Amino acid sequence: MSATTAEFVLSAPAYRDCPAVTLPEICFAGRSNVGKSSLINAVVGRKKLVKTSNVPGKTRAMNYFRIDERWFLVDLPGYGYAKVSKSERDRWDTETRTYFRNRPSLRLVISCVDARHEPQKLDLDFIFWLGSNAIPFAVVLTKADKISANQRQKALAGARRMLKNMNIEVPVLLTSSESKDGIDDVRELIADFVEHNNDTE
Ligand SMILES: Nc1nc2c(ncn2[C@@H]2O[C@H](COP(=O)(O)OP(=O)(O)OP(=O)(O)O)[C@@H](O)[C@H]2O)c(=O)[nH]1
Ligand SMILES: [Mg+2]
Repeated sequence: MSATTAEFVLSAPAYRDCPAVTLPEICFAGRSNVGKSSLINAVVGRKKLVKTSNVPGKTRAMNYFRIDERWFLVDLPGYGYAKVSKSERDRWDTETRTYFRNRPSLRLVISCVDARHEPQKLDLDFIFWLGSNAIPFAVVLTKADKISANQRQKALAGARRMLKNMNIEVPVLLTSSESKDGIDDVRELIADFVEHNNDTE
């Protein structure tokens, strides 16, 4: 089911600007241009809730949306965008890590990885960091419509192998915001995490 209501709440340039902790939240993270914003629009069932673009680095703050009056969806800026200055990237690293470690209502990080490529060093570092810090997350492979069925199986197997090598057990899903494959699975995963760990309620 797509969302019934989805409203923009605020754009937080830093961790201290996040809204008061009231609802469970699910955050989307991944390399710049991996398809986070497109995935969010597909999951929520809105064509333009979140801006998408061919120009990487479009999302520069933590963007909060309230979904069905029930949970917060957070669109994070992509990591690894070369044209953002090193100092700006470092600041973001600090802000987002502070957020991941300290936000009490954070239920799940959706870690997006492009299904067409082996996870890159930045993806591996990020996923390993999430695992080491015991932050609940899932790996969601994006842009599956761009590869063959055979390559999709390879991408899934590769992601599972990577996690096994890191000794991390988390769900892995394959999606396309274009064909909508796997989008219902992401919705179900989110519903599970929103409904079942009720520490903020
Ligand atoms: N074919 C195809 N293209 C996609 C898919 N998802 C995203 N794209 C395209 O990939 C580009 C980047 O998508 P965005 O959703 O803006 O990516 P993002 O991760 O939010 O990027 P930043 O906000 O810059 O970090 C856009 O041109 C999208 O149309 C998909 O599932 N299939
Ligand atoms: Mg984006």
